[in-house]
Amino acid sequence: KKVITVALVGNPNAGKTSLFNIASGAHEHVGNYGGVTVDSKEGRFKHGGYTFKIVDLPGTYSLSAYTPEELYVRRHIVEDKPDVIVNIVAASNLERNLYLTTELIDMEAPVVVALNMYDELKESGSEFNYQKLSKMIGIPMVPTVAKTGAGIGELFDTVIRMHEDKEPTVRRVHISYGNVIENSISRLNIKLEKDKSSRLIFPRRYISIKLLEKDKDIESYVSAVSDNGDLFASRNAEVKYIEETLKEDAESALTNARYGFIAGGLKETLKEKTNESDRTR
Ligand code: GDP
Ligand code: MG
Ligand code: K
Repeated sequence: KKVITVALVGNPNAGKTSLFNIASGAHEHVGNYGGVTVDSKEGRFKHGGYTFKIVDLPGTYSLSAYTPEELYVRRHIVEDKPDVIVNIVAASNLERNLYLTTELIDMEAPVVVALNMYDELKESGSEFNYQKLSKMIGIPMVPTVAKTGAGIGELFDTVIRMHEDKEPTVRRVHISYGNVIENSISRLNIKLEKDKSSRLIFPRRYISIKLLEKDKDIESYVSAVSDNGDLFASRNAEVKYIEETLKEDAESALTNARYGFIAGGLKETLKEKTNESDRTR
């Protein structure tokens, strides 16, 4: 039996539940509601000769360890290991939504981006060469309108190609954090390599990045699996080195580099129509 497990990951209100409902025929509540529960809904449907098992995860802006939702989504990705992650991005708010995508890139997760609310992007008059951005970041992107179902077939066709290793866009790209931080990452990677890497459920590079951000969840994860006693002393020295060299808080430096990566990609691919040129009189 051919099964593909898919996790829906994205910012709140990007359209995850709408996409979940239209793909699986479910009738989960759509729209804004306060009091988020850390919960996921599972649905099933058939498409292109496969049975899809699809999970609607809580909405998150990031995948750091600051909220239970973020931790839940991160743990789902590394522990349940969905075959493909569909990252639902609100095309009407690319800069903010793609931040989460950079974190999925750091996690080296198999991602297809659904450029949802593509109707709103079109209505705004903006021009977006998503094919080019897709090639630049090595992640397939498919325009969708979850409200009507437009693009959903193509989205899951792409998921199938990804699963079958036949999707030509897929390429391993790293976010470049600049020389100073990259050197620190490399030195921490070497420390981590001394550990039994088979025991690590997160990629080494990801652990190094998160250690530099002083991510509490990754710290306790590494403490539990690592027998490398001076790892945290090394991390502290690297953070000190970064902050003295860049004159900036290390965590902010990493965050800014992610936004820089997105801004660089969008600069070459998105032409936003300004309100100014919209005005007719
Ligand atoms: P979630 O928080 O990611 O689960 O997002 P929801 O599925 O609850 O959707 C948030 C809102 O966006 C709802 O009002 C949806 O009807 C609306 N919505 C979802 N997809 C689209 C779309 O492609 N285009 C437009 N215009 N609205 C959408
Ligand atoms: Mg939802
Ligand atoms: K919502």
